[in-house]
Amino acid sequence: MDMQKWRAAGQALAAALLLPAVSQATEQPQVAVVHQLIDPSAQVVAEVFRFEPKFLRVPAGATVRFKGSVGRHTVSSIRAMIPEGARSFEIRGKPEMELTFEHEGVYGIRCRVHGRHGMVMLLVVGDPGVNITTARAYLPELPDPEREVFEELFNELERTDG
Ligand SMILES: [Cu+2]
Repeated sequence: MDMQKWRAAGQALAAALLLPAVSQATEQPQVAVVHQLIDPSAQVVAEVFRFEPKFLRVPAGATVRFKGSVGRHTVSSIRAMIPEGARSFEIRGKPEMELTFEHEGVYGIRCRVHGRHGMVMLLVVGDPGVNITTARAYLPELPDPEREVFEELFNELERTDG
């Protein structure tokens, strides 16, 4: 193989190696959609009333479109589980509502009514390291179903961060 072919092959290989990193970055959407469901076909109660997805990572500055805050569903931030400086929020009675997240960190979110069935979600904006320790330290204060789902979600975060 002459020098030029070697170079071309090298570039193709480099491009192939770069690909996974690039697609990983694009997995974090600038605009994400979260649904609120009541799914009677689910096998366990924490799946009947749920956010979909219940674990979401977005970059700082991203917009999250919450759909289905109707009936008795709400999207309510948990004060002790959002970054310092971020505003608390609660969405209710809105088929669709967009929130933009500028502050990096983790956001613990519950449905005020179905939280008792484990309807919670973990939103990660940029770097979770900002407040992950503080947010996790609050878990013992939560009712069992919320705490159990959050523990799974924090474990998932650790796995995907590893
Ligand atoms: Cu609900």
